[in-house]
Order: sequence, then structure tokens, then C-alpha cells
Amino acid sequence: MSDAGIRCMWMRGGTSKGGYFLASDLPSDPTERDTLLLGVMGSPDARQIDGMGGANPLTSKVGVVRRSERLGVDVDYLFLQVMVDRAVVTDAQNCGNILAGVGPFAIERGLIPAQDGVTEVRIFMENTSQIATARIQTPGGRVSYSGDARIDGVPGTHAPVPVEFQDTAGSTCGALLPTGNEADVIKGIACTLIDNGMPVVVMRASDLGITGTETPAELEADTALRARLEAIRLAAGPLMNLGDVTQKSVPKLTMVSAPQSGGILSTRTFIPHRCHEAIGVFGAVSVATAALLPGSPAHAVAVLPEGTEKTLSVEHPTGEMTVIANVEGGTVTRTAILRTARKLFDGTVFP
Ligand code: NQM
Repeated sequence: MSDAGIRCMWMRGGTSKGGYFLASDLPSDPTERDTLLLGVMGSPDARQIDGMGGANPLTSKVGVVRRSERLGVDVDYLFLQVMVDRAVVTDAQNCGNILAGVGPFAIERGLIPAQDGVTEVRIFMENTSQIATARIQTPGGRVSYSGDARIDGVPGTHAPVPVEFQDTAGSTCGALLPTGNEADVIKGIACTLIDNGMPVVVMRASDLGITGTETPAELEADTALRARLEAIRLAAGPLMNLGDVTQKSVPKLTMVSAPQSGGILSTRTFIPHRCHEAIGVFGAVSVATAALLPGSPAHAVAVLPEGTEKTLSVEHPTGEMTVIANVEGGTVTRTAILRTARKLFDGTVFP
């Protein structure tokens, strides 16, 4: 524990929560920075009792933001996953939920001027070298967090934060389908190894002996299933150009089944050792993209709409996430999602 505090804002971004820092408020040396962030969160400790983390990967997240020097970009955003029970901080994945708080944070910290009404923020995502455009409600030139938008997994309604992505294919794996195949077989299970913003292994729930309607707690209690999933993940890592993924939070593992409530399919996702109560943003974009591939095990269970602009509702344990996808010649060229974000605390954190 250090007596020197660091300026920090705690925010909910989508269905995740974490600390947002200006890059200039953190040590520039990554090792020093990561040691400090472990102290902020209270890791490694299953309860994170000596820190701000919420004892779950979804509440042990960090956004590092700086003014961008790139042409046509407002801010650069680096996502860091602080592991809960390991002394590991990883930048090997992006996070589209924490992304939802980046625009409001950047405006609040004076990195970019707010318009009267809506402020468009172009964000360079350092983890994947890709760009997102978020539209932030700024009536009277101030960020507003209240509004009528509702997302599953978050109680109440808040200001809408629509976010648009282009060219997210191959964000981390170098190609949408890093093996070149719509389906591969790993440990006897048909898998689509895909990356449309997040590396994900997509499998049919029934192939793993589950229905796909179990609760996250039931799935986490299934030690045989978890061991099987981890064996598949470790084998998938090198095939997805991710190398040895033992200490990485990617790839994610999504088990799909037929839709239960009007969506395109139902999902249960391990991220990768805890079961998500919902699904990640880029995780949903990647799974929805897999569903569109005729050779994918996801396609076999999916109910898909016609047309070039598709509304793809991805069901998850606490509701659904809608991905709007533009499809041209069988390729997903643009996606958009709706999130909300909320400032929870602004002050000084003691690592
Ligand atoms: O996939 C969880 C989350 C995420 C990541 C995870 C995310 C995304 O729900 O873009 O948002 O998969 O680790 O925040």
C-alpha cells in the first residue's frame, strides 16, 4: 500500500465496472503501472478485500485514456484486465463495455470539448488498433448520464451510448477466421475459432452435454465441463495465433443453443474461467458473426433475419444484446451496439 494517491474515476461501462485513469496520471513503465493497478484492485485475492475490485473479472477492469495524436481520432483507450486471483494484468483483450465509459470520462477530464446536445467521440482502441465511434449525451455542453435507455444486465434506465465499429475482423488473431476454416474440431468438439473484435471459440452447447439454458452458477459448478473447456481453450490459443494462452483472458468460450425468446441464438460464455452473467460486447459481435457463417456450429442453431442490415439479438443469461450488423457479400462490414455508462465516483485512489 502506498500513501501517494492517484486521480481516478470509477464508472460502470455497460455491464462492467472499473477504474478510469488518464495515462498521464499513471507510471509510464508498464511493470510499475501494473503493480500499482494490482494494488488498486486488491489482487491477487479471490475477495479483493484490500482493494476496489468487486471479486469478479467484470468488476476488475481498467481504462487508460489519453488525448490522441492520430488524425481524425479524439482519444486513445487502453483496456487492462486485472485478474482477480492471480497477480496478472493483461492487455491481450479489448473490452467494449468499459469502452462505453471512455467518451464521458474524456469529456469530464477536459480531453475533448463537449457540444451542446450530442458529442461524437472517435476512440482508438490500443489493444486492437481499431476505431470506435461513441455518441455521448451532452445537453448544455455537460455529460448527462440519465435517460431512457435500458440494457439487459443493468437495472434502471440511463443515457444512451450508441457505439459503432468498422473493420473489427481479426482484431487480435490477424484474421476473422485465423485457421481459415468456418469450423474446426478440437478435442472432438466442432468449434468456430473467430475474431470479430474478440477471439472466441464458438461451440454447440449440446455437443458439450449441456442444454445451454443452465444458469452461470450451475455451469461454474460443473468442474468436468470447466476442465473440458479449458483443454479446448489451451489447444485453440496457438491455432488462433494467440500463442500460449495459459495466463491470458482470451480466447473466450461461448456455447450456443437455439433461441429461447425471439433472438438469433442463446449463449453461455466463459471469460474464460468465470461464466459471464451476460456476454461481452465484442464477444457478442463475434458470436453473431459466427452465426452468419453456413459452416459454423452456431449457424445450425441460429434463427437469422434476411436483409443487408441485420438486427441480431444475442440472448444471454440475463437478457439479450442487440448487434446491428451490415452485411455485404457475406461479409460483416460494420456493427453497432447500444450501451449505457454511469459515473460512480471521482477522486483519489490509494494503491
Ligand atoms: O467482449 C467480458 C465484458 C467483457 C468484455 C469479457 C467485453 C467485450 O462484458 O467487448 O465487453 O469477455 O471479458 O465487459
